[in-house]
Amino acid sequence: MTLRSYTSVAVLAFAALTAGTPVQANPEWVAADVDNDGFVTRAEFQSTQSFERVKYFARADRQNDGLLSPEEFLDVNRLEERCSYLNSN
Ligand SMILES: [Ca+2]
Repeated sequence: MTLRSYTSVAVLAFAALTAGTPVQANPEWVAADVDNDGFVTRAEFQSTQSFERVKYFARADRQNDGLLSPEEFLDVNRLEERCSYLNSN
């Protein structure tokens, strides 16, 4: 099994485990949305995420409004996984 296969299996397993679970119940989201207003500001993101993850904020903020919606917040994980995979190959 190649690294790519392991990554695919891990992504599918994560998707299966989180399917049907609203992002608002995701512990990472709950911790990041400090004021519980349904969006994560850059300040909230910087205060709750690792230094490595902060660099993904702008790329995940597709609306470029300085806020991450729950869906955009989940994109941070996808961006991080994709970059990790690309850097390992
Ligand atoms: Ca917030």
